[in-house]
Amino acid sequence: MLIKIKKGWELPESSVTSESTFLNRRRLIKGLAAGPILAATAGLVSGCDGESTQTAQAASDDSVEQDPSAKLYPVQRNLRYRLDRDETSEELATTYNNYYEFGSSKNIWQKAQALSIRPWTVKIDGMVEAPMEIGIDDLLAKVPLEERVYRHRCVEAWSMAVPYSGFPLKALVDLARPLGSAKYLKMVTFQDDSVASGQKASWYPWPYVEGLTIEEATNELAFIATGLYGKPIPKQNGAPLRLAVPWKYGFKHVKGIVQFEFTDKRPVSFWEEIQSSEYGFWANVNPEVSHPRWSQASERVLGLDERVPTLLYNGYGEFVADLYSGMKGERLFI
Ligand SMILES: Nc1nc2c(c(=O)[nH]1)N[C@H]1C(S)=C(S)[C@@H](COP(=O)(O)O)O[C@H]1N2
Ligand SMILES: [Mo]
Repeated sequence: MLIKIKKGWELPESSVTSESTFLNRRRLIKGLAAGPILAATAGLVSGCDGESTQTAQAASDDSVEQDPSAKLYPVQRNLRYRLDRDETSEELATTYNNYYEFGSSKNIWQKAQALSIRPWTVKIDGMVEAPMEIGIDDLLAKVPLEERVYRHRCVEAWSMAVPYSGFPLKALVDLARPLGSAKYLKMVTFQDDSVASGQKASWYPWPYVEGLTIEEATNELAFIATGLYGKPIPKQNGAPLRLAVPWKYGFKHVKGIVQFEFTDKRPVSFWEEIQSSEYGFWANVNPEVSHPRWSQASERVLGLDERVPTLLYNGYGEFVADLYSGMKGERLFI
């Protein structure tokens, strides 16, 4: 039975500007012609496609049928991580997404279905004892799966709260056995512009890359999400595996990961490469440090009309504040 619920793209957008507003400026810098500009904004226009008949739920049910990991879920919830608010509805969390590989609007969930997630090989390499390539289902068999409800805070000042299933990133670090000289973990998204048309936009530095320090990657909160709402994670949310580091802004939560590389050089992430004055490496949530274009003091909770105050480290200070206590001269927030 289908229940009519407001689609993500029907939400009021007045308080939200896209992460990509910088593009007007960047296009000018790169001197690009109008053609690609129209292509990039076309997604926004077609985003008002209220006529679509299939729901995100139905699409995810389809992919569950073909997904060999479907039998692994649901998994036991870890009650150590608790919410101060209601869970966001599945309908909203799976239809209001940021995934620039599939376009710059929030309504990319249908386009993302084009991504094939089997076979899916993950490379674990760089400064490790034994580099490896491992299929996603073999990886899932080697790690402890659990469910965690996490808040998620986008730098565009909207937020949600969702039940991710997956495993602590530390389990993958332990599997990789990094050398003592490794200081950072770099994570890289797939690249295939035949399914992800956003990757045809040459002004972006594809593939999407993100990074953490090893200390952050082994913090108990750092999580690799492979499921959502007790099922395999939908493609639009980053299937078959994406990062969840809930004390950091959403752009750190890299989706569709194909490589984990251990390195002694601080990775330059996708958004940092585009505009380092606006997006830094640390990107910890802090209501007192504004992004140049958005105050971070409060957030619009998806599904609620009200704004709520934003919390330091997105409310996860008890787990992560110590990571940063000794650091001087670092731009820790955005
Ligand atoms: N590869 C990739 N990962 C990505 C993004 C992206 O565009 N590409 N967007 C990020 C941003 S800005 C946010 S807010 C979250 C959104 O995750 P969600 O769609 O599951 O809510 O994904 C992050 N991960
Ligand atoms: Mo975001």
